[in-house]
Amino acid sequence: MTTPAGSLRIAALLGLAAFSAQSQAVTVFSSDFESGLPAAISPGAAALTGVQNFAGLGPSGNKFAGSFLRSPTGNVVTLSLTGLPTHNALSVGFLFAAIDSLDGTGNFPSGDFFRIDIDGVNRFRESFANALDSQFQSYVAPAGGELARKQDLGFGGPGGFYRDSAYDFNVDGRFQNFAHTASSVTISFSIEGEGIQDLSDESWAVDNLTVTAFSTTPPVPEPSTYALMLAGLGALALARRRSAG
Ligand SMILES: [Ca+2]
Ligand SMILES: [Ca+2]
Repeated sequence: MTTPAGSLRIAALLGLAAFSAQSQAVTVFSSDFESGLPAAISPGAAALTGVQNFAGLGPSGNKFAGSFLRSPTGNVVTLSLTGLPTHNALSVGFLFAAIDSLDGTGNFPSGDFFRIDIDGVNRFRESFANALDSQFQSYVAPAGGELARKQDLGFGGPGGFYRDSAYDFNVDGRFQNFAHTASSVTISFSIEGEGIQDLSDESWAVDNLTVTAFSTTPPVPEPSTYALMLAGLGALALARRRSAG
């Protein structure tokens, strides 16, 4: 049985828990590529392109739509952000389109590795394969991450090697919680390797790109949390005085 004083103790403890576990997530970049190319992106040879039959793939509220940023292999897309809030980790989220006859791991025309570098340090590098069923793709999507696999979603084809795949990298922990504290960051995206080929043969694209900064030990608690904690402790002290008297 929970007494009134017991309930107040629980409320006070909840206030303390909210204070100690407080973390802040701030979206520091977001683009669905429907309003032109964001100034923070240096696209190299990449360009805004209609998503064709990728449209509608993705979870509710985060689907391929309109246009996305499509790049040939062997090209680097760079996102540069400055003035970041205090943080100790960054997460990157986006929908990834593996377009046409990417060839996975191996020797040319294989050797197609999608990679992400943060401030010049490689953080992700896996191969993608659409062309032949015998080719090896090193990337294995977690549950819910694979939106389409070796389907014709437009671009090259139909038929032949020109199949496409789609992924939701938001559900993959490998794109989350990169240790980072500096006030600026450079994130580069590319498919590189000995297998790079022309845009008409293979390419990739990104839609709904977000970068989130996390602070798991904020220097100042939220005013509302602080007030809740004080209210809980004050009520507890009052209850103790009443029960003691
Ligand atoms: Ca879009
Ligand atoms: Ca290739």
